[in-house]
Amino acid sequence: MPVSLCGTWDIISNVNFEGYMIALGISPYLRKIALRLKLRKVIEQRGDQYIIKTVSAFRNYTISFRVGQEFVEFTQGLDNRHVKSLVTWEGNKLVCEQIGEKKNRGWSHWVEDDKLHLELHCEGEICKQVFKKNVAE
Ligand code: ECB
Repeated sequence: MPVSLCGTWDIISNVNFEGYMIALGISPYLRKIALRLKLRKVIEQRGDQYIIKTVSAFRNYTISFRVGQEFVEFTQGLDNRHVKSLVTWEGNKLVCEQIGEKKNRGWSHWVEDDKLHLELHCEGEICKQVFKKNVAE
């Protein structure tokens, strides 16, 4: 049984977020705003349903899904595309494939040394984010 991803997590490092946003076609103006954000992940599990909230002072973004069950995702407030998403466990990694206009798009989450890791990929770009648990919440 993998370590639980649930909880409130605050970003401590963010590598190549810019490259990932360029791959998604985000405007220079929005990229500049996004790069300054202190992103927070709030991850909840209710039964076999996961809810992942990405929270910031500028915008929030929430998805909910069941592992192994494909769903339509609208990336509202991000790149505003529709993708077909499927989340599965690959070992201790929660892996999402996002099928749509952009090739090789998806992400994976895992916990290592009490940190939440996230790798976001699109086309040839990989963004690596690490979050530490917020114990106050
Ligand atoms: C929601 C806060 C970010 C708002 C940034 C606004 C404009 C920039 C537009 C697009 C940037 C691309 C991605 C933003 C980065 C994080 C948002 C969620 C990334 C994601 O797919 O997270 C997964 C895995 O945790 C769950 O949705």
